[in-house]
Amino acid sequence: MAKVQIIGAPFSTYVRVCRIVAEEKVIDYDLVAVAPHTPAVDAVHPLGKIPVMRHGDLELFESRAIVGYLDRVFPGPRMIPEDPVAAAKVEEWVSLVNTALDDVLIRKYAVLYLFAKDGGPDRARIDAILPKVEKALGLIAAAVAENGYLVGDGFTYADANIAPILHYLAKLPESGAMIEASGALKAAMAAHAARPSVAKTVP
Ligand SMILES: N[C@@H](CCC(=O)N[C@@H](CS)C(=O)NCC(=O)O)C(=O)O
Repeated sequence: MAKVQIIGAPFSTYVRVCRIVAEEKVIDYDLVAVAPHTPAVDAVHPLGKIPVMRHGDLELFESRAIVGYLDRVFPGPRMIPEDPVAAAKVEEWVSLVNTALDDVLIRKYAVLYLFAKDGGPDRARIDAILPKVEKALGLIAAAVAENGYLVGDGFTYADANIAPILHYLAKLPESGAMIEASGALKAAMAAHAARPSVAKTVP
């Protein structure tokens, strides 16, 4: 069988999601570490975004499609459960994160620190987004409060999809303090960070 290529920079949260899933399923894959809008990416993703994937003749773009393919085609633990209700609950969280929480936590908050200009992070924009950051982290903390997982009683795509985002947030002052103050979220993050799939893919 051809070897899977996951194509995209290791710092990308969505690239890391695909790698965590591949590691959980013990898939022998190559990481092709390239930035968005570079030829290897543009050849597959219509908007030049990462990750993209190659497997033999198959080309895929969008992390959701890549994860779904890897999960179905390869053996190993199901990251999207077979049970329809559990699968729908995983999809709920993936969709919520990909359409709303990622936008607040990474694109509108974390980037203010990660891509700050010479004058330092934009304080006014940080302060403006903080209530939404607090709400988003509160939702996640409430969901993991029972047993440390977003869905059911094990590590699924829902957890893999959010771990790379939380990794960055733990390092930033305001979100880091919120995580520190939230016993449940902090404990869940520590447990997930100790998984070989998560530890091996730290950017
Ligand atoms: N919906 C896409 C989002 C991918 C995405 O936004 N990737 C970022 C890096 S984390 C990117 O390529 N950004 C460059 C751009 O948006 O032009 C997926 O799930 O794969």
